[in-house]
Amino acid sequence: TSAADWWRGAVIYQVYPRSFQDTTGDGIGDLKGVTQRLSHIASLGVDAIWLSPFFKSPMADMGYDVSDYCDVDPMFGSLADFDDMLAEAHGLGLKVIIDQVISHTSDQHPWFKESRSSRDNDKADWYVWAEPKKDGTAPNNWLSVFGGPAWEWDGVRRQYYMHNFLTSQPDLNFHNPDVQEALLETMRFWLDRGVDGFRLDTANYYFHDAKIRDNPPHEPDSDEAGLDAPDVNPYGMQAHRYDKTQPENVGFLKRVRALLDSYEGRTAVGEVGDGARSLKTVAEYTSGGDKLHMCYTFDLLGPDFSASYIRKCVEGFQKAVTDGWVCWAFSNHDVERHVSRFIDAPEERERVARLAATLLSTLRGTICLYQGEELGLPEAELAFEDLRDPYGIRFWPAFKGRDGCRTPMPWQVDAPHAGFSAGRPWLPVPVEHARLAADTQEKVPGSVLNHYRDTLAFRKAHPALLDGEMAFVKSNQDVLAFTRQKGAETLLFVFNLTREKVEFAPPSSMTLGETVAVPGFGGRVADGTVELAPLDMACVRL
Ligand code: TEU
Repeated sequence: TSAADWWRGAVIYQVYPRSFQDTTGDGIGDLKGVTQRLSHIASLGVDAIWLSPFFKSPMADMGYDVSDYCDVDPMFGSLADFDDMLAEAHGLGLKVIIDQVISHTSDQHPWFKESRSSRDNDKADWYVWAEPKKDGTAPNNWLSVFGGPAWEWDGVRRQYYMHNFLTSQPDLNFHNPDVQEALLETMRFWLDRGVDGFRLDTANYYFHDAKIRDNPPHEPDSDEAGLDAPDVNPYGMQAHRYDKTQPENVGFLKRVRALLDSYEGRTAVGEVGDGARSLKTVAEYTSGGDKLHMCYTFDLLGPDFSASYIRKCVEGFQKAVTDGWVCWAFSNHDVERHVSRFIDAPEERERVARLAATLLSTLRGTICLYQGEELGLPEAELAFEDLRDPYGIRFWPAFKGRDGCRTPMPWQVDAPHAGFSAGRPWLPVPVEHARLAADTQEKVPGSVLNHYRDTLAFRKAHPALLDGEMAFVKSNQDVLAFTRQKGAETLLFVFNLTREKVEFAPPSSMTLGETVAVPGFGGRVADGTVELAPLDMACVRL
């Protein structure tokens, strides 16, 4: 891979700035805090950071509702703080990717204020406006990801506007070329400032069906709604045929790519949650070298950590996305932290945290880590009174929302609020998180924190893991076995995700060579068979 291709197989660390490090005592993390903690991130051996939104915003969706794309919210600091952070990151050899939330804006964005002021202003057509039905009800049956209809009545225009998420997140109208141009302009602003790329929020939601046709009901054989819809939410009862993933989107993604290609070494990773269609959508969006560099999929963000599920999902992508690139993650700011999601028994958390780290590092693709996963943090259990996520507040207690993965980073075991803030944090730091603080793990060889360092070093040391071929090997249900190959090096990986000892006998065509030491795991080969303890793995040279 060339320097411009740095993103291929890279490890990206996601920072949720609100919860990373507070330097002002207001209980909310800020950009100066990110700068202060960059050395921690660099010490893990990652290649890049992805910063969740820090732009001006009323924070109705914690910054995923932007009211000014080209400024920093005062809560997080200033543009000068951003520039300092960027320079410092680059000095440490870290690339910086920022979140672009362009499918919708905040209702406080000047564009929307103008658009809603009348039916004939300059921006009248910048959002998705539609007439009510004759009986006054919404134009069609589309639903919001966060519950309720996707349409909100506006008394001034006497029309409905569309929103895929909160009513305060009106959807931009991408069918209007001026909208596309304005958004590309804001991207140019950050590229000129020196960012290395973008994470494109909801990259398959940009366009809607211009005829605003009704969505058909969900078909049982396509779990299309996927993670977008916990069972509590009627959103999952529709097939989202007309409100997202429209054919016109490809044209816009090409414009984004052309813009990025006019700079050097920049990248784009599109967030694509598209359920059963994800394979097709990711293949389409990342093929040909003229659209997105990579897509981030939701497929490993579910509850299933079995060998058969992971194989089905990863193999599915390897087969479908031949001329493209996938980005994998086990955790992010939208889902329950994976050590809690995958298991019930607290005593297994450390082991599963290590195994998941090693598994993720051996996959073909780019990988994203979410802040705190390197400490093995479990999901925080919060009281209703603590909740800040509107999605959780709406569906509590059937769905507890996304605050449990957004609590502050624990840095120091003995400091107030684990060293995150001198003031009262916006979400509490759980006692058990403080016990897992970075400073305590620092000193312990083999701690989850040190395991991440060792594992990422292992990944870096084997080019086959970065962009080598990946092929699954026949095995029984309980075992995940695959090879990674580049040049003369072929490595066999065997994972046991069960609580029983297992033995894996390779196919007769395969001759096992020496066992390669993998940090933290001790699977061994005896008489041509790989023997694995519960929750163990091995790597063998072929
Ligand atoms: O998430 C997109 C998305 O599809 C979410 O609905 C996701 O499925 C859900 O949060 C899972 O519980 C992105 C951001 O990552 C999220 O934080 C934002 O709220 C959302 O877009 C709207 O901008």
